[in-house]
Amino acid sequence: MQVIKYMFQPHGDERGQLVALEEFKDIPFRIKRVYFMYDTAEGVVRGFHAHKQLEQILVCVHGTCKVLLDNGKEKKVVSLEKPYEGLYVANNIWREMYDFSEDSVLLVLASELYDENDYIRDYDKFLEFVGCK
Ligand code: T46
Repeated sequence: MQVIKYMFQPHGDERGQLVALEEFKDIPFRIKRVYFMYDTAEGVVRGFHAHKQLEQILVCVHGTCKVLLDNGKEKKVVSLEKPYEGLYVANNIWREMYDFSEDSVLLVLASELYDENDYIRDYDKFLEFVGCK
């Protein structure tokens, strides 16, 4: 499984850093939704699902976290530690987010509006969906 981690270009000067993200330029899809998670309690693991259509970019804009990606055949763990790193998560990938630092803010840029019907929340159904069972 290929892991795609974007390194965004910070516009830095003596005032600090600024990262700008534009659809189809820095992000490979139209951004229809943005959400973020913060105040994540210690030891929490989030996710445990895949999406049928949705593509996303995950950016830990503050603090750190880890993301497990699973395509049904192979699993990879990616650490997000810098606010200029963006992890691309394609459709049909099971994801789990964990090891959130206390100060973490995980920002997500999504290609689709929220739709519960796009979620596969059962791991066995996910394996069937991707033809691994
Ligand atoms: C994903 C990972 C990375 C909404 O009402 N609108 C939204 O856009 C989202 C994302 C969530 N919600 C509601 C649905 C639940 O009642 O917020 C609650 C928490 O969502 P969920 O349990 O799905 O959160 P995570 O962290 O398990 O997963 C989220 C995204 O849902 C998912 O698409 O890929 O982050």
